[in-house]
Amino acid sequence: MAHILVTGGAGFIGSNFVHHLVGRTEHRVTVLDALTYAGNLASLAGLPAERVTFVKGDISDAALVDRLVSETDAVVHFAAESHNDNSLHDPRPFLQTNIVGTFTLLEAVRRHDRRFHHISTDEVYGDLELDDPRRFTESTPYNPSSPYSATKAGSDMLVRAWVRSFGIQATISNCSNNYGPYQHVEKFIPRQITNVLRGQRPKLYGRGENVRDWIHTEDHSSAVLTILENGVIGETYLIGADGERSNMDVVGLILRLLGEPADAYDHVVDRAGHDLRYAIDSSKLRTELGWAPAFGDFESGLAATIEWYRENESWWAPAKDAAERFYASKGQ
Ligand code: NAD
Ligand code: TDX
Repeated sequence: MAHILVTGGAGFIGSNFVHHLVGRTEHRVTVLDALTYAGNLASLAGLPAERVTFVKGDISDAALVDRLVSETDAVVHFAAESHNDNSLHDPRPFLQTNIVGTFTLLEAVRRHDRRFHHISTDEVYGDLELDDPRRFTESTPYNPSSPYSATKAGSDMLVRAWVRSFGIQATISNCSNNYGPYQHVEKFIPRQITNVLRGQRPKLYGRGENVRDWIHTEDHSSAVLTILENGVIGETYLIGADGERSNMDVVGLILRLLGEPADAYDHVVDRAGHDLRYAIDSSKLRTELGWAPAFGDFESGLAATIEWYRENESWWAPAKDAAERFYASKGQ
């Protein structure tokens, strides 16, 4: 039994991970989260108070981070500014949280010699052509496109440097696009589901041909726990579940599952610098650590996610208008 500090634990993937940890282990959890627009305490509702403590605070607050790291055994670092479109509008918070925040955590981990797992993204590798037979592996060169992915790439490099220069006990994982409950309505899948639930049409950037490699957030959680328990210090692991789909296909599936006509969507202004395709080869994690995804069927995972949004309007409705105002101001 250990005490784990989870940064960003009130966000989408972090909150799902906290639920996973509480359900699958005996560990105690402290969540450190600044509750930015993307954080929501309701995502942690129902968790046992004797197992989970919530601390509202910023990962760039060195004194707070030092105390929390000293009081726990390991850190799993999810906190980030996570949305590409926001990073194109205002990159500054991305530099502050993703770079300075990660640096602040690394320094505390170094002082107190704690286990650290850094959560990152496949976007650090840039993008692939649609017909490229290759997928990203741990040795693909870094080539980030957006301010978001550049800051995530920078944070990965900081972790690697702190391992090599200071010998901290860290691992890194780079995961593909997640879907599932508690995802903010600014993101692609929840935006389209909640549009249809509100009688509005899904919005596809550009031609809709861009491909993302979808993984259920529960599979991301099980992979992170596997790496935390059995990962080799200093190593990077790619996490993916062979879920490549074009955005057009995903919108078509959402419309079908919600009983709407197949063509009931709009094409809108494309994202600047829009990455064409991501695809993950997760062989290292599967062969070396024995991990496998449990949510193999995207269509049933998506159907369950749609049901979650249908049943939890009170969770997403407060954020929906602001997200749509932002998109409308960009012609998206
Ligand atoms: P999210 O935006 O839903 O959640 C981020 C959380 O971090 C929020 O609760 C927010 O309040 C908190 N936060 C932001 N700045 C903070 C700060 N300075 N101090 C403390 N807390 C702060 O993001 P997400 O989609 O859950 O992503 C979590 C992590 O996973 C990120 O590191 C992201 O890069 C990575 N990731 C995401 C995906 C994906 O598909 N969403 C895929 C791969 C990797
Ligand atoms: O309304 C939309 N219409 C649309 O066509 C939105 C919001 C997005 N898109 C497209 C852009 C992308 O091709 O859908 C795809 C997915 O978009 P996002 O949900 O914004 O995700 P993406 O940019 O791929 O990044 C996500 O995966 C990697 C997460 O937001 C990142 O945090 C993670 O690192």
